[in-house]
Amino acid sequence: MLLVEQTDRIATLTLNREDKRNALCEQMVEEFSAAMARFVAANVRCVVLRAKPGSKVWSAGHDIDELPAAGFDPLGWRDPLRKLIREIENFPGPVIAMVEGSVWGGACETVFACDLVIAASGAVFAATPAKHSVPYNITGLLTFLNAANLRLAKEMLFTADPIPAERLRDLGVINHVVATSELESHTYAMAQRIVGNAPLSIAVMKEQLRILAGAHTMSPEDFERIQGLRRVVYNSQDYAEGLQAFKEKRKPTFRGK
Ligand code: YXS
Repeated sequence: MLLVEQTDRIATLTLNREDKRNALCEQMVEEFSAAMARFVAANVRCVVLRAKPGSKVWSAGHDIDELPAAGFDPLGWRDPLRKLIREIENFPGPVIAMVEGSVWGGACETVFACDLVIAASGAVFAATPAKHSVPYNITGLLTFLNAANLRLAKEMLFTADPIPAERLRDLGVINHVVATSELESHTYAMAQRIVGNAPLSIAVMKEQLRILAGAHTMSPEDFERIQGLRRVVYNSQDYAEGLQAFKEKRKPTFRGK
């Protein structure tokens, strides 16, 4: 489900599950983890995460068919998407998201969790929990909040609108937007500059920034209250309806219960 390439100190992971629009499933994430472990052992200094050239859909997000039925937390610690995000954050070198096409849901968070984002003109990004009545988890929301500002994060999460890469670049969420024909050259030129710098310094700055970006205090009471609120959502008829509507390829009807 992933194509793995490594040339010297730069590695490339290509999402390779086109039949399901590169939906992020457990097997794909297991392959991702194994590849990242090999890259660490091989002293890879920069990873590029991409879809195949010409992809209309970079990734359709979390594999909805793997979301648990109502009554279970759909984004708990061991969920594949949560593992994927941590793999990206913990890799001791920059992970560059090279994006073309549309990016949905958990894939939008995945791209935002990458250290750098270079998108082709015309790419769009949609955060979709509200389309499926999913109670996103708090570290996932922090990824959005760290990538965007609160106003934009709320617009993306509440509307689920696909946002053009150009607008996200202008708001500092995306590093560069380039013509599709220049996407690879621009991305790998930046990767080459990065791997020509000091890897230890970069790795430790990445880890410091991860710690600083996640340095939020929260009382145990607030944590318990959040988990309780999320449980109301994933126990709701709306959550079950969201899953069923996707399976039946129809628009869901949410009743707020
Ligand atoms: O019917 P077959 O077997 O051919 O499969 C279809 C789709 O069911 C499948 N597929 C997916 N399967 C699992 N999980 C997905 N997220 C997913 N998306 C698509 O791929 C086959 C082709 O899909 P189709 O015919 O719709 O392709 P298309 O080219 O017409 O449209 C591409 C999309 C991406 C616009 C469309 O597939 C779509 O809207 N997909 C759902 C996007 C989405 O809402 N993703 C959020 C997933 S949930 C998630 O990430 C988080 C939990 S949250 O929601 O909280 O953000």
